Formats: sequence, C-alpha cells, structure tokens
Amino acid sequence: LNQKGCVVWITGLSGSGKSTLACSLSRELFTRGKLSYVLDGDNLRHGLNKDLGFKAEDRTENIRRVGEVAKLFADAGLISIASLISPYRKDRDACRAMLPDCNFIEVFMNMPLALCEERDPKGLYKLARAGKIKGFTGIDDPYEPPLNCELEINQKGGVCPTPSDMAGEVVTYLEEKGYL
Ligand code: GGZ
Repeated sequence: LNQKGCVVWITGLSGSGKSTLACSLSRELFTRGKLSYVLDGDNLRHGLNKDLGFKAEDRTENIRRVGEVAKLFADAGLISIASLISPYRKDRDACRAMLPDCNFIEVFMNMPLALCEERDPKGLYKLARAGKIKGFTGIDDPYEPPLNCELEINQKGGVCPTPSDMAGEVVTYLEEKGYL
C-alpha cells in the first residue's frame, strides 16, 4: 500500500451537502484504488456517540471523539472523511491541532441557510422554526464559519455543484498536495 493518510474534515450546516460530498468522494477515491473511510456525524450518533445530544459540550465531545477516530484511520494510511456540522471553530481547531497541520484538510460547505432550509431533507428546519427542536444549528444555535479552511465548496452563479463536481474539487486538492 502506497498511501499517505490524511483527514478530510467536512463542515457546514445541516442540509449543506456534507454527507453527499463524503459519499461521492469516497467512491471517487475507490475508483482510483485509494482506501478511505467515511465518519458521518449523523450515523455515529447511533453508535459510538449515542450518549451525546446537541448541547455545546456534547457537540464538543462528539467532534473530539470523531477527530480521534479520524486520526486512527489516517495513521493507518487511509483517507478519513469526517462529515459533521462541527459548528464551533474551537472544536475544529482542536482536531486540526491533533494532526500535523498539512494532514488536516478542512472543507467548508458554504451553502446559504435559505438553500439548506429549502432542502430540509428530514424536516428538521421546519421543526426548529416551529420551536419543536431547540438549539438547531443555523436557527437558534450558532454556526461559526472557518476563517482559513483549505477548501470551500460554494454555488457558482447561483448553481450548486453536482456531487461529482464537489468530489472533483477535493480530489484535485489532494492530488496537488501529494495525497493521491
Ligand atoms: C443540528 C441536529 C440537531 C440540532 C438533530 N442541531 O442533517 P442531519 O440532521 O441529518 O444531520 C444533523 C445531525 C448533526 O449531527 P452532527 O454530529 O453532525 O452535529 S455536531 O457536529 O454539531 O455535533 C441533523 C441532526 O443531527 N440534528 N438535532 N439541534 N443538527
């Protein structure tokens, strides 16, 4: 195996396309013969992190644990793809600090709240607006955008990139940095 591990950390609002990018990226890497593993916040909350909720200290612990697991996979030479809202800058920076700088690639899904809310795949924004979910990111809990992320995915001319375009942006970055 000739593969340098790293952590691709995808952050952004619920509905911004994090899981879609993670899945598309993992497939693209597979077709290139590169092993990766997707750590998805929503999925891990059913197992490893089932004891955690959404108050600030729980989110911090959620992100810390996923950061530790992502590090283990990266140490094993895989490309760890973490997909979590990870709304607080200090929590993402703590993960970054766990890894030598260049092995942590922060990808910001910079999609407007209005778009995420319109997509609302699970109806959670609707519930949050109705006050039935408290502390929902973007509604009544903050999202702190990255100040110096490695990559930002956004709309181009008001159009969302396709999953394979988004994956392509990350792949290009990984190639440039010598991970692929
Ligand atoms: C944000 C919430 C909340 C609250 C439930 N705030 O888009 P989803 O639905 O499928 O994925 C979201 C998931 C967020 O889990 P993370 O582990 O990524 O969050 S964090 O990084 O902040 O720890 C969302 C759903 O859980 N969800 N309640 N109050 N998202």
